[in-house]
Amino acid sequence: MQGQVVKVISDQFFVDLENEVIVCKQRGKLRNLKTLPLVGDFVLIDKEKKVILEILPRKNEIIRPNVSNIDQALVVTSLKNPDFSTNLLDKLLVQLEINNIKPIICLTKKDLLKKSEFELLESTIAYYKKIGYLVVENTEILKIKKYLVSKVTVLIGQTGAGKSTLLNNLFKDLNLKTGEVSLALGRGRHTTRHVEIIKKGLIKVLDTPGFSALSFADYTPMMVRDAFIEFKNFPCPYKDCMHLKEGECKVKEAVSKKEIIESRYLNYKNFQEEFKTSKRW
Ligand SMILES: Nc1nc2c(ncn2[C@@H]2O[C@H](COP(=O)(O)OP(=O)(O)OP(=O)(O)O)[C@@H](O)[C@H]2O)c(=O)[nH]1
Ligand SMILES: [Mg+2]
Ligand SMILES: [Zn+2]
Repeated sequence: MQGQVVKVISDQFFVDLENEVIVCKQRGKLRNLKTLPLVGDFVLIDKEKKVILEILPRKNEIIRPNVSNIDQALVVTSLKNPDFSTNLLDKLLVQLEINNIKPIICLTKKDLLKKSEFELLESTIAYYKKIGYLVVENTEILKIKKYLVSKVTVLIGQTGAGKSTLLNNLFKDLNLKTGEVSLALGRGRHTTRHVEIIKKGLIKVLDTPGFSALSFADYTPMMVRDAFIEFKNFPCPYKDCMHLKEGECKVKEAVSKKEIIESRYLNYKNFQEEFKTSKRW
């Protein structure tokens, strides 16, 4: 019998069979293979024995949060408390681009910024729109709902960014737990503690715990380069140009002409540096 894993709590896998949810364990053989079923996985189960027999092939998989079979991601990006970080945003976008998951950037906590503070961020936000990303604010509930219909959408973003709050505003009867942003932000104080698929009519959303660090073990420097989607608008004479030390680099030229925003290029260089010191971010 086929179902979808909608929640995992330690070794209990909640498998949705459309009209009921069965709590399953993993079969011994699967455990030996070290392939842990993920939230989002389609699986074959033995309903009587309540065990997962097989994980069906994944369309895609992301690592933080560790989920599979995702159509798109709402990248919940706080403008203040926690403060806006292009570094974190670009890392998340890279992860999504590499895995072919469409990002939608959702800004939160604009209300905490003074007008002058917001104006400082405006050109950066406009840049993400210019290069092709959808950008919405968490107050635009109807617009966000439209984007979610008939898709599986994962909410990702820092702890305290407002993921669960947004879901509660989208679906008034959800009552997900939300939390004050603590001073020890990023030290493991997460309000949402596990990933869960929430189904509402044609909408499937995944609430996820925030994180303080991202690790991407399996990517290559080339994959990260190609995930900066606007770079391909500036083809370099050397096909394999990494846009770092090479001469006649059109990407670097575009940065100096401000056609590519400096923060994106600096983040790109940082990510490539991080590859040298370790394979993990
Ligand atoms: N002022 C303001 N506060 C917000 C907004 N969105 C969320 N918050 C507050 O921010 C805090 C954190 O929100 P959560 O929704 O719990 O954040 P989360 O992203 O789910 O955090 P984790 O579950 O830990 O990953 C709560 O106190 C919310 O009330 C917003 O747009 N404006
Ligand atoms: Mg939460
Ligand atoms: Zn180049």
